[in-house]
Amino acid sequence: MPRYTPFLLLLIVILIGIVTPAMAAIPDPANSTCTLTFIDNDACLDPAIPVWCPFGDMSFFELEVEILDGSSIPCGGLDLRIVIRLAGRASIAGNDMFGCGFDAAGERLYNVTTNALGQATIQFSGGGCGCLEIGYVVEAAPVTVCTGFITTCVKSPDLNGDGTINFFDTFQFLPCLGTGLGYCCDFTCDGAVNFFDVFQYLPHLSGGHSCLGNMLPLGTSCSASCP
Ligand SMILES: [Ca+2]
Ligand SMILES: [Ca+2]
Repeated sequence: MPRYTPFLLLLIVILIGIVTPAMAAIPDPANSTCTLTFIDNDACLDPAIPVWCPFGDMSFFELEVEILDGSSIPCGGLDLRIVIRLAGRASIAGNDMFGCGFDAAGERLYNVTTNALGQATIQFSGGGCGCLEIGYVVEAAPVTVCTGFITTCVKSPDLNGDGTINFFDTFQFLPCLGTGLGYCCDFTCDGAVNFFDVFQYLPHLSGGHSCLGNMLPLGTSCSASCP
């Protein structure tokens, strides 16, 4: 056996160590969680109804994911592909629902990387008053980590759901204020439309709040559950 053989073997071991990529953690859907919720940042007394603004300064939706492998070890540094699909049905005929950053098909793609704890969070907002359908798919190719679908009611100072708060919305708000009634204009969700709702509406109007995005396709799963 030549003298240099041990050194040659050592060199081979080192080289294998260099050229072999670290084994990527494989996500285990059974151990991973995806939680769709909304961050409540509005004056609506009904905790189940988000009031959202295209500018994102009222309530907004959030999808939190935590990716673990089969041994419940966090999959950190994992590239995720998250697709959110929205559809809606406006409460008032002729109005729309709007998704900020969403395309005309109601889709928005997020490419994110998990942190050391295997966690990642994405957020979105929009406009319009009515029923909103939210579907999501979280993938760490080739694994589909989770999917989900909910429907919820939303309200917005963007009353007509075109992604901007301007006089078109004021034209819809003023009649509510005159009668003191109107589900969509009742931003405080106390059953009446009065100056408390004006206080909620005006900052978004004066700020000309808006976002880039698209009106959402008509939802097929939205029942008449939202007024
Ligand atoms: Ca509007
Ligand atoms: Ca009110």
